[in-house]
Amino acid sequence: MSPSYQAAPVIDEKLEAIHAEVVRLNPGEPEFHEATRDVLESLGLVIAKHPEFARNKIIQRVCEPERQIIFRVPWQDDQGEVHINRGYRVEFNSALGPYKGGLRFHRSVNLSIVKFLGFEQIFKNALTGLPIGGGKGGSNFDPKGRSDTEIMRFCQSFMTELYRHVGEYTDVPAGDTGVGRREIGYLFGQYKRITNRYESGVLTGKGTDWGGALVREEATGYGTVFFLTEMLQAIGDSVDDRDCVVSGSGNVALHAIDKLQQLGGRVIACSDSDGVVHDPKGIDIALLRHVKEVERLRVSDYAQLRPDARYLPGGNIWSIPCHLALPCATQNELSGRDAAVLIANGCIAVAEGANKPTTFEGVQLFLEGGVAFGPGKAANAGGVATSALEMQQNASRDSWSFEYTEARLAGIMADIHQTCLETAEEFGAPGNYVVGANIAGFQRVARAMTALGLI
Ligand code: NDP
Ligand code: 2IT
Repeated sequence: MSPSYQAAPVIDEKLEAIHAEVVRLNPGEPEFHEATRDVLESLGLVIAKHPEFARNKIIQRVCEPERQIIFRVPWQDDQGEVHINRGYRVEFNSALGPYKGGLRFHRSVNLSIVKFLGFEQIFKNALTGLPIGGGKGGSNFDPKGRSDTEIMRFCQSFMTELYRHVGEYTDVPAGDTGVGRREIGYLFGQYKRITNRYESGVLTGKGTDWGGALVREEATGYGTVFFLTEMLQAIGDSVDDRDCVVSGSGNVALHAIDKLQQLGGRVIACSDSDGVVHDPKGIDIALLRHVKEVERLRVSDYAQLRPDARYLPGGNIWSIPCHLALPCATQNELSGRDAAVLIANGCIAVAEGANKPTTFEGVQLFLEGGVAFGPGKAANAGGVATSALEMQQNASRDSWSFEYTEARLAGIMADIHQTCLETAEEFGAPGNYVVGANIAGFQRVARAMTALGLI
């Protein structure tokens, strides 16, 4: 069966004006402008069908964060030198539940990036069907090369301000780039110390022996592959025996690789920000995890331990021919040119494990080229969905088995896929998961915002 994907409709005139106002009100924030434009482009028909959304100015309201917190984070390194970083928490929308979304520690973090991620998070969280609003935070702190004690002191200083703004019914952060279980531990420890409360539900992604849920660590990567398998099933295909390329080698990438291999896929390449490893015999996931998670080293170190692998410093991972491509590193890492190369090399499906890794031009080429394209806000929603399952376990002081939790995750991803597919069909863009995800996520938030009155 040949798929009939359709490109996104051109942006509606009224929405164009709303977007122009968003750009005017938020100068110098290109990532936020792009993220809002991407969603608004899909909403023309929704507004036509629901005049009450326009009357209540839902789109203008959804583009304005409920609250934005920016703070100073002073800390001392191991030599006693003082450093100052900037901390952010953007509490974007709480119509469906407490603000929920990760914290990113990376030198590139700024308000535009936090707002783009927070905006995406609103619709992603809505798509899960679980009671979570949208938020995001982080810092321009660069964790690279920092010792354990430096990371701890930074996290403690960060939480010394953040604790005033979070809480299990208010705002529940988790990990993202540069923030994993170790950082969540230091953040939780400081929250507990300041508040004198063992409030497990204030953070997710905790260690499993102190309130964390099984499968949360694996959930984003696993969920992305579950979404991919659903897209493939819809076109009569599967992961089995397919060549796969996964960018990045962090939390999302490692678990995506693991699940692809469990399902019979051949993962032949991964990367970090320094280079690409091409391993035609298939990535040795146990070795890669050891190098990355235990030794905290680079993919170049992995390549040295694998005689058949080739390390390409500064290489472009998308030039390696594959059937299935999973961008799992960072935003704008897959350009229009990369998309053209992937299509020419026979790529049939792309699932975004990262948040907005494919540029606007790349997305258009995939849609026009008949490639099954799963946008991040749908494909990588398994991470935050499992965070919501962690909150559920914390609230009931219970913990579920790995098998049960993974089955819940798989069910949620299948439901998100179905919702996107049906919504795209209903709004005249069959097979277009971008339109399906944007409209389905937006409608759920818009209905709740309408019901809650002008707040
Ligand atoms: P990690 O910090 O664990 O890993 C990030 C990985 O991406 C590292 O391998 C990093 O390499 C690599 N990377 C970063 N920038 C680049 C670049 N410019 N080129 C190539 N590689 C790069 O983060 P996560 O795996 O948690 O997050 C990855 C993406 O997934 C992000 O977009 C995040 O927002 C998204 N995401 C994460 C979720 C989660 O649960 N953690 C949930 C949903 C989405 P290096 O070490 O060189 O920096
Ligand atoms: O982008 C994301 O969805 C995340 N970083 C996970 C957020 C969460 O609250 O688990």
